[in-house]
Order: sequence, then structure tokens, then C-alpha cells
Amino acid sequence: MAQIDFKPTTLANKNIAMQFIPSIRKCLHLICLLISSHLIGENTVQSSETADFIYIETNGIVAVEAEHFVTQTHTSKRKFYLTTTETVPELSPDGDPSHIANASGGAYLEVLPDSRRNHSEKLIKGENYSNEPGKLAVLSYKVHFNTPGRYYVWVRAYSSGSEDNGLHVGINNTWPSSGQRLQWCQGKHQWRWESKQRTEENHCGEPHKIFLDIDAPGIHTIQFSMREDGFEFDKWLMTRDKNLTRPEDVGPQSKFDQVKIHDSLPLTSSPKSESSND
Ligand SMILES: [Ca+2]
Ligand SMILES: [Ca+2]
Ligand SMILES: [Ca+2]
Repeated sequence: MAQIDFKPTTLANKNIAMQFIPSIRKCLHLICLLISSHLIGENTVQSSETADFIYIETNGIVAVEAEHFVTQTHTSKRKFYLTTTETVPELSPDGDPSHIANASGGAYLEVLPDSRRNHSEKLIKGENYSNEPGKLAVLSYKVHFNTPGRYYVWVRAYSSGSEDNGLHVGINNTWPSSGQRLQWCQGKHQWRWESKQRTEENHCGEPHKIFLDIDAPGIHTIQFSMREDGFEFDKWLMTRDKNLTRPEDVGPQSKFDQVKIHDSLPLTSSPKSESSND
């Protein structure tokens, strides 16, 4: 039987090998590019997976779908993932099924993976928990405010336990104390609007303490960041009314004047019909 010699001992074999070196270099360059673009994507997730929206405040209120964020940053440890009727994020651990039923706009976000789903699972600061705002999974939204002043922030969330019910809110890359530790205790296993701040005195949160001050009319960046992983985020609103009655439904209608929608993002109604250009 014939023997095959793999050793590149001859000059001809060396020449053949030399011809492949530029191709190998090109391949390595492409691999480096792919790895670097992946790493950049980990830390600055642009709007390509959702859409670009500028929402509008009118008559002292603005309501925004959580899934309509413009950018997401600080995603190396945890990230908000989109759930729709067609799409469910394939990350584990998660711990529960989709809660798309009754979600406003047919979509919501969830911070995954959820590695701390109950009190007995290990708390890792900076990974599955951050009492410091602006550090993990930071979502940014654009809102055109017509009316300056103090706005109370409400969020519609779905909490299943005691370790998926914390969030922070900030504005223009600042994280005031009045935006820290949004908390849900009542209304488990359902979508629920809440506006309460977790305090030393009351771990279930106190009303009227979550607010942002709009100093001047114009476009501002409203931001949310993770406090606990597994947080499920449907919609948020800001209102001048300190004593707003907690909505039992999907809440006020959204108004926006600029939109670029990604194909995968569902909209339950036409942007034009909701636009406040009128
Ligand atoms: Ca979950
Ligand atoms: Ca959790
Ligand atoms: Ca939603």
C-alpha cells in the first residue's frame, strides 16, 4: 500500500506554504475584526435591535414603551432583552415563561440572565445586583418636554418574587437620589404600575419619592438601569401630577413625533395616529 509523506521537506512544499501566508494573514485580520466588533457591541448596543423614537410630553404627561429605547449600554454582565409574541430571549437562567399577555405594545424587556431568583441564591454586586445606578444595563430614551418642572416617574413591571423588583431612573447621564431604588412589593405575577422608592424605613417603598426635575424645555435623555436581574419592564410614564391614580391597565397613550421602526418590533397602533403633530 502506498505511503503518504506529510513532511514539507522539499523547496516546492515550502513555496506552496509561502503562497498561503497572505491568505492566513487576511483570515486572522478578519477574525480580529469580528472579535473586536463583538466586544464593542457588548458594551454599546445601539438602536438597531429596536427603533429610534422621540416621545413628546404634553399636558404634563409622557408615556413610553420600555422596548422603544434608543441605546443600551453597560451590557457586559447583564442586558435587557426583548420579548414579543414571536420572540423570546434564549438565555438561562431565566426562571419563568413569557409574560407577553397584557404587555403594552405587544412587547417588553427583561434583564437576563437572572442568576438570583430568590433570597437563597448568591448576591453578586455588580453582576446580578447593583444598588448603584447607571452601572448595569443602562437604557436611554429621548423625550421632548414642553413643560419644565417636577415629574413623578411610574413604571409598569412584572415581578414574580423578591429579587426581580428593583430598578433605577436617571436623566441626562445623572442619577439623582430621587431616581434610585424603584420598588415593587404588591401585585405579584401580573403587570403593575408603581412609583415607590425603597427606603431604610420601608423596604416595600414609599410613594411620591421617585421623581425627576426638568429644568428647561427641549429634548432630554431619560435613563433606566438595573438594580436586580430578572426585572421585567413594559412601559414607563412621567407626570406632573403628584397624586396620579395608579393605572390598572396599560396606562396613558404614547405620543411621539419621530420614529424609525425596526422590522421585528411590533406596534399595536400606527405611529401617525398617536403622533402629537396635531
Ligand atoms: Ca425571568
Ligand atoms: Ca434576580
Ligand atoms: Ca411594552
